[in-house]
Amino acid sequence: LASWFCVCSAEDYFLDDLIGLGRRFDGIGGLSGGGATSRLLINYKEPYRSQILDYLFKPNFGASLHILKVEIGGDAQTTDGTEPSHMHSEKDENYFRGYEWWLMKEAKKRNPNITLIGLPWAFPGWIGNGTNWPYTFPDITANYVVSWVIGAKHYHDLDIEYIGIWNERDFNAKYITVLRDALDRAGLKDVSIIAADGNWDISNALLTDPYLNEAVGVIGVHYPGTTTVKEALLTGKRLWSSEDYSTFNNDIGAGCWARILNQNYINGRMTSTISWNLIASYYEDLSFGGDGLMTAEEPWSGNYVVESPIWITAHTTQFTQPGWTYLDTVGHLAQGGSYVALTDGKGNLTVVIETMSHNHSQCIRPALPPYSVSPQTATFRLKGSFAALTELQQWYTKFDFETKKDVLFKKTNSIKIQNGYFNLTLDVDEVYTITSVSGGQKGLYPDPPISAPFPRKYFDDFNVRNPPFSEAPYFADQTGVFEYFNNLTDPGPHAFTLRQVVTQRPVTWAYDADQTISVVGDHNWQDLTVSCDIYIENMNGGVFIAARVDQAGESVKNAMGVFFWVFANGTYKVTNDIGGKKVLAEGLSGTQPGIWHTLTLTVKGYFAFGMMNGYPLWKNAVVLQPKNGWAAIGTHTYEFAQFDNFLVNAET
Ligand code: 147
Ligand code: CA
Repeated sequence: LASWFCVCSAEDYFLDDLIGLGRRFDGIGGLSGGGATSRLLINYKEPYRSQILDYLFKPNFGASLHILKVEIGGDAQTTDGTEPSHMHSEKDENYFRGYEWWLMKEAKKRNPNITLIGLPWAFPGWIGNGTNWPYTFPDITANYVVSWVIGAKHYHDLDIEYIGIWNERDFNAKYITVLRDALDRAGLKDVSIIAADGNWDISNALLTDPYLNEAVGVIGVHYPGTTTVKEALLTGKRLWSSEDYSTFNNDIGAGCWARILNQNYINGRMTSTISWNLIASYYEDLSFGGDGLMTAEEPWSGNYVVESPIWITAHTTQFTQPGWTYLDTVGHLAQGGSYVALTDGKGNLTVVIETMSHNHSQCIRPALPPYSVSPQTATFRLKGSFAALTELQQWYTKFDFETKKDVLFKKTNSIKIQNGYFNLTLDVDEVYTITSVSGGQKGLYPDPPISAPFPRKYFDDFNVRNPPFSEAPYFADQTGVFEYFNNLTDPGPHAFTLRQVVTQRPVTWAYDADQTISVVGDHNWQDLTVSCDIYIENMNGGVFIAARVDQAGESVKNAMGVFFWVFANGTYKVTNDIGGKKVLAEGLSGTQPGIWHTLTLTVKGYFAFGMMNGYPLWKNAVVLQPKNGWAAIGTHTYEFAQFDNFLVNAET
């Protein structure tokens, strides 16, 4: 801001569309999934849920995102949980599972022009046919993905514009060409393929394989650190940072986001940047807690937090649109920081400037080479079509890491242009938008309810006849998929239950457990009683209820806690681990498949107790650790099993 005197360098920068233009701008996006990152969002009550969605998607309000990318659920763990597949088995097809359909519709309701992208992380087991590889039968995998695109249109009137290959795993040239062909034959010529959502290696393949080159629309790379490689530029393809950010959403996260939104284009010619993730709507103790543009992880209280990355996003999204063009005159500032300029080709100009310092803009990855930023004066000279501009609007952000008194996305005095230039006095850790676009708004709703822990007493009978979502509130599946189930053949007290439905190990992306598990509640819970009616379906099967489950997400395989198992063969076991190796107690239970039993687990201090059907079954199992964790339900293997009347009563 030009309010103080700066003994510093002054430099000239030109904003000119006559000397040639840069690349087409393709938009800023958020990524839901990879995985289950929006799990808790759907469970917010109104009006909070709509408010959150407005902060994300409503044009001229908040992040006003141009792109929503979602995971194509593959029934497997993909960072913060599993997302259900539209085809659990080869003959199964259902386009009403999970929350991604809902999220895409809510996004589109707010912004009909939003660009939709789908990408698989994992695939259901039948795709791999017993292997952990999705490319053995490329036709099958391609049809599976094409079905998802068709289902999006048919059941939800959603037009998917881009489809990816296999997140951060090997790409396969044969598969990509088969997928292109399958899309074309389904009349989906306009659906473009992004490849390969990993590093830049696909560039070389495109340069040497003309069929592959023909099939791929966009090179999508992850966490590029704002740079590209010469092979990628040689392909002439559009380059996107199709996953980036993944940094805790405090002011340093916002600084990271501001820097990469500008510099992914300046240094790497990338014309789209997509945030992992869209919104931190998963239990914070799961992997990468809080790595979203904002946080909404308490549907039970209604509390959510509009974090500063939302306003950093607004600096670009509210004053540009996909289809605008970068000027060739973009770059670094003499004393550190950067500026980009974009035009709609009709005389409008938007300039975004950031002066984020090194230590206040580090992203989770890759390492950021050292650089310095100091206060400076910048003179921007308007040339070409922009020479005629007489007034520009100004939006301003300043991070103050000492006082924590930030200015976020504030509209300040407009700039009157005289003699075809304007001066800016730039301090460190600031973001400016200087634009001919009027409008723009810092959207605001009344404060949401205050933060509160998960209720200590929680009960669900799963008695929902036509559930709007396949998942029961707050259950966060970490291996396997738990769905509302209606026992059509056996109505009675357990006509409506929750059922684990993944019966084969998926083509995994992470280290899924060998058991299935869904966690629920408060990770701080220590002493509590968990009770649940359980129904073993598999003749060789088993189920568990658990307390103090200490880890999930990417490390679910190593989860410790107190696991109370019963098996179809009439035995029970109490173990300290999900793997079932650290046995604390075991014996006979008389449990059988095809019969409902009620399990009750109480953990208090160093001891655990178990009951079955209301009678003590085992007692005084010694639990030295863990000290706290979620409650959970699950199965011994990938097998069908049902759960009903889930109850938690937590003391602490
Ligand atoms: C990405 C995944 O694609 C996301 O689903 C999510 O797990 C995200 C969390 O940061 O990370 O995967 C990466 C994992 C490791 C690296 C890069 C991306 N890495 O080490 O460079
Ligand atoms: Ca029930």
